[in-house]
Amino acid sequence: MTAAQPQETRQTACNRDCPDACGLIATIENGRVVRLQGDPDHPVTRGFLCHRTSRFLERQYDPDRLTVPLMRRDGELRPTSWDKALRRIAGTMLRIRAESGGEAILHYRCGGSMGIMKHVSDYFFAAFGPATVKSGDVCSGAGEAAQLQDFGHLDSHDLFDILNSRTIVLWGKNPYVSQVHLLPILKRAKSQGTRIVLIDPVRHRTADLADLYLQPRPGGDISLALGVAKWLFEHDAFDSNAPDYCDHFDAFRRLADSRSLEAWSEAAGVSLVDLQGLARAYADGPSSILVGWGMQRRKQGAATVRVIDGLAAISGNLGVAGGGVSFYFSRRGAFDFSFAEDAPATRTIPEPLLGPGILAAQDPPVRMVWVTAANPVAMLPESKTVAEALASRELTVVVDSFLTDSARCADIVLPTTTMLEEDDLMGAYGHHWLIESRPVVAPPQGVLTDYEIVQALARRVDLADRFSDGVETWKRRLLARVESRGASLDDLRRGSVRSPLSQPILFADRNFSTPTGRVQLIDDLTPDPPTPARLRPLLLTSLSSESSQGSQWVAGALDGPLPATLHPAAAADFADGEIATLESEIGELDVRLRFDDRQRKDIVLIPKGGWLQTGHCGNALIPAQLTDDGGCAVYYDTPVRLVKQR
Ligand SMILES: Nc1nc2c(c(=O)[nH]1)N[C@H]1C(S)=C(S)[C@@H](COP(=O)(O)OP(=O)(O)OC[C@H]3O[C@@H](n4cnc5c(=O)[nH]c(N)nc54)[C@H](O)[C@@H]3O)O[C@H]1N2
Ligand SMILES: Nc1nc2c(c(=O)[nH]1)N[C@H]1C(S)=C(S)[C@@H](COP(=O)(O)OP(=O)(O)OC[C@H]3O[C@@H](n4cnc5c(=O)[nH]c(N)nc54)[C@H](O)[C@@H]3O)O[C@H]1N2
Ligand code: SF4
Ligand SMILES: [Mo]
Repeated sequence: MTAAQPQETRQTACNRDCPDACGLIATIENGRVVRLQGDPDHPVTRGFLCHRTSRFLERQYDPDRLTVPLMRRDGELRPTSWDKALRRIAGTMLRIRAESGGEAILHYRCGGSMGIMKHVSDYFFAAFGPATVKSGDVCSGAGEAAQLQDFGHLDSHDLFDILNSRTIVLWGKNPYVSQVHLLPILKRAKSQGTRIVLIDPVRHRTADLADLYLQPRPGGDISLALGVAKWLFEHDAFDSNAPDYCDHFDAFRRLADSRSLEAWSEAAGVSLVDLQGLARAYADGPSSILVGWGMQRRKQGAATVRVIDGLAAISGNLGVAGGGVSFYFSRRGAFDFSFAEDAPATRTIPEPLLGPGILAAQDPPVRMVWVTAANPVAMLPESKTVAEALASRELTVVVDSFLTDSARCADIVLPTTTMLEEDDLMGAYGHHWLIESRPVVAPPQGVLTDYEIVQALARRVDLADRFSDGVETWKRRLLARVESRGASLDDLRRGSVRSPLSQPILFADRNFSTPTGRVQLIDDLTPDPPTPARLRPLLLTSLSSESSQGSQWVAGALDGPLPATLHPAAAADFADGEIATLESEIGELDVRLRFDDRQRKDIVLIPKGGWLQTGHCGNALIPAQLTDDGGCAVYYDTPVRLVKQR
């Protein structure tokens, strides 16, 4: 027996798809991580972790973790060597490129890791092909397109600027689940007397933190925001200078005036008193709006964010401390990606349509798919089509640490590192601090990072030169734009650094990066909220849950049928706790009902991220559709009904 070594702590970062990008402190004993804590010195992490990552060590040391490559033989995925797997992949890639061109290969990556080095791995496929890649973004595409159109720039006020607000509007946001490190700041604001407003069709714990809570109909936000705009105009509570820095000011005003306050409140599904309460609170500024990610995953997702942007613009809340309409923090903005400019993508498939898109692609068809840092079968709409698309290619490769729904459709599965073994850089989409991640333990033998995998492949397809640099060299290259401004790699090694390229208050000079230099107010639209049909009266609402990161679940959290929460009146023929079937136009799902009389009667709530192979996958019920702009997925507009178990 070897003698026990003393404990040691090492610092790294959480790279999960989460706005917080936390600093982590790992305690190591005998080469194993025995404890994971939040970095107390990180200004946002402040020493605590979310539930899912505080349970990450179970995932790290899960006996089901993949440690050898798998290759399909006689219909079964069986262990193989790296050499055999890579030889087959390289041979297929070269043959397909010669026969059909690089676009016959699809490279698909989603949010498994927020590491910036993943862009270097993407570059391998761009340099080899360029390969086909996704367009749009199922997570935030609609809101991003909206803000780019309105302001020409995508970033947010400093996270702590809400401490300067008199009113903070959480517009469709549940920080108790999706952004826990926002909570201490909200609580501090509240203790200083700041008013907190929550607007969310789903009643959740954040409502308890709010001074005012509105529960509009799903997708009712356009009407709500236009009603508030109308109230502001009527009460002279708008910025009389706004026409100087906003295009289409009169058209926006006409849009707001096109209905009465009563009609807007009715269309929004809130009482007139609530609409007026929101307007009064918002008018008592400076007021910040934190736009959640959920509401833009609807057919009119981009228009919704554009109307809310308009509200911030006409009320004079742009460019002032404590104001703003913050959606996405520019997590990549500090990094230098000029290395990839010589290989722009040519063919794209919209991410929400990935399954049908792969099947339909012609000239050339998609013959090979590479999936990394993603579980598209579980996470993209129309799961069964995605599975069929992956399973029917000449070669599908999935890089993951577990045998996910998507890995099960692959011909080759390559085992990869977890975040505790990664060497990378990160920005955050919920604040402006940059952070370095360092491997705190070595991976199991035979497990490679995404970058090491593409390096090994590059050597076999004559691209070794471009991918011979080590990670440290890449990190310095990626930080080239900020290294002389206090954010060099050496600076990051002393602790997390705020991006020097992000302004604490956006548009302080009221100059916008649009073609005219002015805000582009939305000037025309007809609200068209999702309407559950008589046959299928409930809207399937599949949201983030505390116990999972996307499709990565805390062990044991999802035993038994998927929980489905709804108002008892929406399930009159059913009992609390009963197992029933949810049915959409395209699929079915068995669920255990949970009654909650605080919910609206037109929605049914399920956690997102359930797997198809365990019968928990809500995305098997959701058709592949695009939002009005930005190529986001329409996740929450699917009408479903409850059916008795036979
Ligand atoms: N625990 C946990 N945290 C996560 C994740 C996870 O899987 N688990 N996922 C991460 C990911 S991928 C992302 S993108 C981020 C953000 O992840 P999201 O889960 O999208 O976070 P929110 O911004 O809270 O947006 C969800 C909220 O939007 C509300 N909403 C839905 N439709 C509407 C509507 O029509 N109007 C209004 N007003 N509100 C609506 C929902 O009811 C819900 O409360 O969080 C990350 N955080
Ligand atoms: N119904 C419904 N569906 C949704 C949503 C919803 O609200 N409702 N939300 C959507 C949103 S916001 C998002 S962002 C997407 C997320 O969709 P995905 O990004 O596909 O999310 P995950 O399921 O977390 O899958 C990530 C996978 O990456 C693996 N992984 C982790 N780190 C690494 C790494 O370093 N390298 C590699 N190769 N793999 C790694 C994990 O093991 C995991 O299997 O899902 C979307 N799907
Ligand atoms: S998942 Fe988010 S909140 Fe949890 S540790 Fe990672 S960055 Fe922090
Ligand atoms: Mo996301």
